[in-house]
Amino acid sequence: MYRVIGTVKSRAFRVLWMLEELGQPYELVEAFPRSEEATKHNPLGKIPALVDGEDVLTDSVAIMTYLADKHGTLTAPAGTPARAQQDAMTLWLIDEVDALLWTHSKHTFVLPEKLRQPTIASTLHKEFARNVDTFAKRLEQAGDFIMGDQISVPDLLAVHCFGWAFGADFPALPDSVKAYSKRLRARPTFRAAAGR
Ligand SMILES: N[C@@H](CCC(=O)N[C@@H](CS)C(=O)NCC(=O)O)C(=O)O
Repeated sequence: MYRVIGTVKSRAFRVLWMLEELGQPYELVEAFPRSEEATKHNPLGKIPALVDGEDVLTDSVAIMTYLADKHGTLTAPAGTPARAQQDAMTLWLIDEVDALLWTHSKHTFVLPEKLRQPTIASTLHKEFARNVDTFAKRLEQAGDFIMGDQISVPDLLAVHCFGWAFGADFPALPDSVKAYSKRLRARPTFRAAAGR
């Protein structure tokens, strides 16, 4: 059985949601960032990690992609143009949405106080609003999900980031993105992961 190292209220949620989508059994080993348990699985002390038999995998997006490939769902097949387009969307979300949220977290509670620049928040909020508008335009062309009519890795990443943004008081999402997010969060798989 898979073992997920992390907490529900962290990027580990992405992995829990993916495993629920795949219908795979798993155990959640609660570990906070930089804890002894986290460091046992990743010398950087970061969460999440996934234990799959003898292998320990790190990074939420690497893990989601691994699971999607391994179980042959929630992804376009590797080595196809559709997959390159999907990966481009995943990496865009990392560059333009996750990175803003992570920078905000760093300057709010992660970095030692003397290194924090609280005034950075207003710039991050403006960037977020601009990037979410770009996402809304993509979604308008794509359909029900960001890559078309099938749910895939970047949908899980986007919806997790939007929930994170809400919790961190980032600007409200445009209505179409709010509705998309709400629809995905209503999936029984999302609720099951959140209830862990
Ligand atoms: N890109 C990595 C980032 C992992 C990460 O930074 N996780 C946070 C918790 S959500 C953490 O463990 N932070 C502790 C640290 O950076 O020292 C991923 O997506 O898994």
